[in-house]
Amino acid sequence: MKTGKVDVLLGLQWGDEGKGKVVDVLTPQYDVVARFQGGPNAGHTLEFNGQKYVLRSIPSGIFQGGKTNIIGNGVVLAPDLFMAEAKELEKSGHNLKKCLHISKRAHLIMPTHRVLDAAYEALKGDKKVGTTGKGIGPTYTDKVSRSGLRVGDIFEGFEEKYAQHKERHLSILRSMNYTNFDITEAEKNWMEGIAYMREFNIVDSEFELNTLLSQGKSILCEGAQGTMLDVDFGSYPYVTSSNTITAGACAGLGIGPNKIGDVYGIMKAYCTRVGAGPFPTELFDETGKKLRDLGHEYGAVTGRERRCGWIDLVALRYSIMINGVTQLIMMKSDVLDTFETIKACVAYEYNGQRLDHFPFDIEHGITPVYEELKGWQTDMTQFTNEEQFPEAFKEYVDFLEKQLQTPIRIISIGPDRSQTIVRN
Ligand code: 2SA
Ligand code: MG
Repeated sequence: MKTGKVDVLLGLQWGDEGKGKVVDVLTPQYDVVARFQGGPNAGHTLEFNGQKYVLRSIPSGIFQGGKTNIIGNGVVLAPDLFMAEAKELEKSGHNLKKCLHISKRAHLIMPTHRVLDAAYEALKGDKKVGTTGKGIGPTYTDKVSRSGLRVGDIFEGFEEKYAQHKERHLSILRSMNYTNFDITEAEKNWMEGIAYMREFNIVDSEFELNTLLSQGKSILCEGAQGTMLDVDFGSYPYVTSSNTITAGACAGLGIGPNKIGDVYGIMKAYCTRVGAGPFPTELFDETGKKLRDLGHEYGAVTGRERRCGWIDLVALRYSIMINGVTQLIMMKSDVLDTFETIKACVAYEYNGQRLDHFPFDIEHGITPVYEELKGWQTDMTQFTNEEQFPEAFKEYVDFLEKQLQTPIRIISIGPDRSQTIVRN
């Protein structure tokens, strides 16, 4: 029997590497696009036909007719936000009920999970994570502590199950003395969202995916956030609550690891982070501001300013190793088009010692060791093939490939789908 292939596409930094655009460029090659972790904390921005779309829980394959899109068991879903997002897309003519399937095993984000998210952040004071406030942490906590509510639960006896979970959350909030909130409106929307979700194809996505594979179909797994936000390998505790890495695709979809083919690792030509937590190459000066302005570095979900800095090759080497990256995709190289020189962090210095490997703790006493490269100072945004690249840019790409021991296959030179160079 012919067996299809599963490729994974994920972020190697702290999220916002430009996954939305790449998925959209890659989807024509696949039959299925699946999300395996995260939830409405993600914000995948796609831009085409002069229109900008932000996807949160819905896979990016939705814009390509004829694809099956799957929200896998590893995802956490907020019915109210899902409904708002889906209705927006339906307005622009996409028939979601036909091409979007939702796993019964995906967990539901309740309104009280969002309140808990805020309450835990408040409790942490200046140690707060800077979450997106979407209830991600509390929902995954309930999942792991075996108290979650799943999409497959929304049919029989749902109201009662919901009430029990809500009561448990309220008692936690009371014990924290966190009582100043009102979820009446949110709850109403949320219940409408549940009714709306019932009209969708709620499936055993692990069976569906494996059946499609055995029929020779190809699947693209779309990661959210980034490897440095992975709950195991990221900059803990300043991370999200899911496994954002390749292994997360196996667990979050029910696909065996031997089915995984290519792993596309996405990185920016520099680095950004939203929320709190360590960021060794962060720039607090004019250069950082210039990166933010030229790169329009503001969060797609919360509008927050992103922190900006130089590319961190120590962290990237770690991400590539953990994910088994086979091909690199470099985004936003155009943001560096005007820079005279460009820096890349090749090692860290800790206690006077040079570290080439990513350490347990990057929060204390880490100084980046930089190599400085010549900028290309050329507007590359209209280029159509790699032969047009200026010498200094080619040197930058060569340098990165050598440092990272992985080929850079795709280079993005602007936000539009057409501004994408696939290298030979
Ligand atoms: P959470 O809400 O519990 O997942 O937050 C935990 C940490 O994970 C970070 N995080 C993100 N970082 C970058 N981009 C994210 N998605 C949105 C986007 C963010 C936005 O794509 O633009 O709009 O602000 C994302 N989601 C979670 C978060 O900042 C915390 O550090
Ligand atoms: Mg984003």
